[in-house]
Amino acid sequence: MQIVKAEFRCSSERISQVPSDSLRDIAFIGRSNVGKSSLINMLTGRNGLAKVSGTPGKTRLINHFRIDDAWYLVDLPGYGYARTSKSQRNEFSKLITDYVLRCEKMHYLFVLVDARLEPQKIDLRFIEMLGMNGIPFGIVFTKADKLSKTQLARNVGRYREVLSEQWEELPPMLVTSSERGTGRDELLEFIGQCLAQG
Ligand SMILES: Nc1nc2c(ncn2[C@@H]2O[C@H](COP(=O)(O)OP(=O)(O)O)[C@@H](O)[C@H]2O)c(=O)[nH]1
Ligand SMILES: [Mg+2]
Repeated sequence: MQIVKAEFRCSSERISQVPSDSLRDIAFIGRSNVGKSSLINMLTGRNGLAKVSGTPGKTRLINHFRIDDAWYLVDLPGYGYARTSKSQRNEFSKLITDYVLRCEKMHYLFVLVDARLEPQKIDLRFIEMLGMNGIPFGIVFTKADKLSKTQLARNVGRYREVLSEQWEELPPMLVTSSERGTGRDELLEFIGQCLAQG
């Protein structure tokens, strides 16, 4: 699949504000600073489309980008910066859980994880929540340019290990670098397949 046209559509602070048309969403989520916005720019080939920031925790809105007048790429707020909150229940904001669990537009979700890190508790808990709720998702490793092939294979392997302790079937996993364009074709192909399946 190729992306020809990409345009910012809207920012929503509640799910009642997301576009009301019938186009489906392919959404990106992950910890703040993991590279969600960079990945959206890389996929669309439009560098300034989604705001890339050096400061974590900036996006607290759901951003919809309309792709080829056929579907939306969605940049979700980062999770895991609410470290001050002691309540587990507030770990993922209401906006995130409302969108992921209740928004009918949400067709497929990619959980982004930093390829450099060991599996992180917050990501594992989010993935567990998705699994328990039957939400279709895949894992995208980001910033692959920052490590060697060996380190990359080891970290991806660690993730498989940890997830297979809990799940019989592993989610699809893709490796990317927005810096180098690594994984772009594979991810677009995968999204194309997701959208082709009703
Ligand atoms: N080296 C490298 N840096 C990246 C990559 N993707 C994102 N970054 C950097 O990571 C920081 C956070 O990126 P951003 O896309 O704003 O993350 P977001 O908070 O998840 O949207 C920025 O400084 C980006 O330049 C990547 O693939 N490789
Ligand atoms: Mg962002």
